[in-house]
Parts: sequence; structure tokens; C-alpha cells
Amino acid sequence: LPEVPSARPGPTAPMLPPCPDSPPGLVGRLLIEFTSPMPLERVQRENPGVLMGGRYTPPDCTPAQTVAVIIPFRHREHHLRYWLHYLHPILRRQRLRYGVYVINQHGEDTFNRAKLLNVGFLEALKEDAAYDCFIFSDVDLVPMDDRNLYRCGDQPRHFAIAMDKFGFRLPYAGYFGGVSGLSKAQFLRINGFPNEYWGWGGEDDDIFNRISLTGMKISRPDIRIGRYRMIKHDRDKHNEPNPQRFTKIQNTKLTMKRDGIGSVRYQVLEVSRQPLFTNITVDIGRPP
Ligand code: UDH
Repeated sequence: LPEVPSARPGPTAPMLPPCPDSPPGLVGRLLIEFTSPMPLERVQRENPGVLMGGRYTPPDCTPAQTVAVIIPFRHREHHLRYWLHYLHPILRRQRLRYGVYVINQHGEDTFNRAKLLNVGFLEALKEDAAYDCFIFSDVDLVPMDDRNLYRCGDQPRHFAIAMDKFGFRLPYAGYFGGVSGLSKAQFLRINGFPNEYWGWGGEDDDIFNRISLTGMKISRPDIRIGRYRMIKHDRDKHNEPNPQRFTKIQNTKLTMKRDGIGSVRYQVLEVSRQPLFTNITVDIGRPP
């Protein structure tokens, strides 16, 4: 007997074949530079297929996953323009169904990257309950190879494994910073990310610990493919290295049960759908 399709295709929604595992039309190594000016109007003009809020669906196939790309953010508009310029065409070539969420920390209190990422997970799901894969990306990291596929697998994925600033190598074996991806189930299994790392450092190691402690393993691309350029910048204000980070990462096993996606408290101040991304401005409080 022929398989019965779960949803009957209407005249405007033809049944498309599943997107292939290896998308055709990838170009491999990319030339990435951050010197030419990058006005948003140009990025918009060059990405007409991207819908309001930074949503995209391949026109010619049905993707297996729906990917929310979450960017922790404050005062990096200049970096965001390069990120959008490079990433939208890459994600499109990768045949992803995706949305881009910029989680903008309101105010000038100490920055908290991991808490913003927790907010991004919850708010993206409020926008579209279909998201089942979450890619967490710093705003200043651009992949140098489009074969580094931004999708989730059966283990948490680390994408940014060969950054230029670390000599195109992992800085240490347990490094999980920069760009990472977890399925919804993997993210919930580790109780999301910690909310209590204020300032720079340690939160990515805590996430690594959560993954190891729940018996999962990190999956990584080939070292020749997981290459990244980072936009050079000085240390931001109000994101000083957190002196508590070394003791905190010793205690993940104790803290991860009470501190995570189940305990995150915040207030959304504004959701604004821009042509190339959704901006969510949020009050996440301040360190105790
Ligand atoms: N971020 C912001 N605004 C901030 C702080 C951080 O948007 O004020 C976000 C942004 O997405 C950034 C990410 O958080 O990419 C990680 O923060 P970071 O770029 O400060 O961390 P990184 O380890 O750099 O990349 C540390 C400072 C390096 C100073 C080097 C001086 N030569």
C-alpha cells in the first residue's frame, strides 16, 4: 500500500521531497573578511528569500529539522551586520529551515551570555513550537566553510573548533565555546544552561560539564572544516572576567539540577521582527 501523507498538500503547498543529507550547491572553503563596509540595506538586498524576523524555508525540499539560531547580544551592531551578511547565504545553501534570534541584554549591568541563551531557547519556542534544534552562536564568529552544517545530531555538537584566534585548533580538549548546537531534547536533558555566570568565562565549561555528566558526548566536524574567523574586538565594558568561574565549574554536578532552564527568570521588554532577524530585548537582572 502507498504511504498515507500526514497532511494533505493543498494547491499552494506542494509535497516537496526531503532535503538531502549532503546539500548540493555547497561551495566549501569561503573567503571571510571584515574590512568592507556592510550596510544592512545591502545585506537585505542580497537576501531577498529571507522573510521578516529572519525566517527561511527552502523552496525545493522539506528539511528534517527546524533550527533556531540564538545570538547573545549587546552593543555589537557592527558585528551583527557581518554575521548576517555571511550566515544567511550559508544557511540557505545548507537547505535549513531556520530563524535568527538576537537576544539583546537590556541595560548596562554585567553581561550574562548563558542566561541570554536560555532566554533565546524559550522565546524561540514561543515564536514557533516547531523548533527542534538550537544553534547558539556568538555574534563575532563566521564559519570559513559551508560544509560545517548548522544542524543537530544524536549528540550535542560543537561547531567552532578551529578559530583563527586559537591558531585554528581547539584551545583545550573540553572547549565548547563560540558556536554549539543541541536538539531540544538534549538541551532539556541538561536542564539548559547555567544562569549564574555573570561576566566573561566559565559558562561554556559548565555546559560541557552538564553534557558529560548526563552521559552524552560532544560531536565535532573535521578540523579542516570547523574553521572560523572571529571579528577582532577589545574587551566589552561590563563583561570583565568572572573571578568565580574556576570554583563554579567545579560544582556543576551540584548546581545543574537547581540552576538552568527550569529556573530562569527574566522579563521580555520588546520583540521586534526585523527583515533579517528577530530582536528580543530582555531584562535578565543583575548579579546578586
Ligand atoms: N557579547 C555581546 N556584547 C557584550 C559582550 C558579549 O554581544 O558586551 C556577546 C557576543 O555575541 C560575543 C559573545 O557574547 O561574541 C562572547 O563574548 P566575547 O566576544 O567578549 O568573548 P570572547 O571570548 O572575547 O570572544 C573576550 C574578550 C577578548 C578581548 C581581546 C582583546 N584583544
